[in-house]
This record gives sequence, C-alpha cells and structure tokens, in this order.
Amino acid sequence: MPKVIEGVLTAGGQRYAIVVSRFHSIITNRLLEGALDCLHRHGASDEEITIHYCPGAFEIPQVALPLAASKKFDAVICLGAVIRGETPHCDYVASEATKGIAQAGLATGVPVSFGLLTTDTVEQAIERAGSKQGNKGWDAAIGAIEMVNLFRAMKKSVKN
Ligand code: INI
Repeated sequence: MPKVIEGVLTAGGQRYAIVVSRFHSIITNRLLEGALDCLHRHGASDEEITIHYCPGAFEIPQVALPLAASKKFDAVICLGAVIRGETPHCDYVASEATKGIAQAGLATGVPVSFGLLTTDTVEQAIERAGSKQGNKGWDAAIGAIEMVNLFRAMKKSVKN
C-alpha cells in the first residue's frame, strides 16, 4: 500500500482569516454565512475567525496577501462576487482578483482559498450563494480546512 498524506476536516484550534468584498453584498453576505457555517460545523470557534471587509473583488488580494504573509492565520478564505455587466470591466476585475488570490497563496505558502463567484447573471450568483447550486463560501471554507490539515500532515511526513 502506498503512503497517503491527506488533510482531515477539523478546524478547531486553528486560526482562519476571511476576506469578503462588499460589492454585490447581497451575494457576498451569503457566501460569508456559508463559510462561517462550514467553519463552525468543523469545530472552529468565533475567537478563531477574523472577518476582513474590503470594497470589491479587485481589492481582495491586497488584503489577503498581507494577512497570509503575517503568519497569524493558518489559512485565508477569500469571498467575492463578480457579475457580468455590459462592458468588459468585470473581466478585468475577475482576472486580477483570481491571479492575486492565487499569488497570495503561492507567495506565502499559506493556504488561500478561492470563494470568488464569477457569473453572467445575478440569478446564477444567487444559485451559488446558498441556493440550488450550493454555497461557494462553504466550499471555499472546506477547501481551506483541508489544506491547513494537509500542510500539517505534509510537515510531519517530511520530518519522518
Ligand atoms: N467588484 C466586485 O466585487 N464585483 C463586480 O462585479 C465588480 N464590477 O463588475 O464592477 C466590482 N467592481 C469594483 C472593483 O472590485 C473595485 O472595488 C473598484 O474598481 C475600486 O478599486
């Protein structure tokens, strides 16, 4: 049997930062609810969670990077909603937010999860923020929990 290294799904005793953008707050508030529900259900207490609000998705990486670099958090969960308008503006916002969120994780070695909705319509965003397509905030939180525990398991495995 090969050796398997994986992350368990427990969040107690860890520190989570959430970055959530206010733009389309009707949607992002629901993503936040989903992420908090997930963290709580997996054992995190309110004292272990810090929520940071920023204006829009474009700003998420500007907040996520210093939070991850501070090493005060085991993971950073990024939540936002980019909804297509009549111009390509949203494409630039989504692209920079996506690249920046990925870069925050890669540059710091701290798990940074991606809970950014990019949809054509408000309806599609609602469906993914606690309606029939689930809640992408919840998904981003469970991804962060798994990565925190995977990194811990990897550290132990490398030592042995
Ligand atoms: N910000 C979003 O979070 N979602 C959007 O859909 C969006 N659109 O399409 O304009 C958006 N724009 C604001 C942007 O993120 C910045 O906050 C703003 O440009 C100030 O820097």
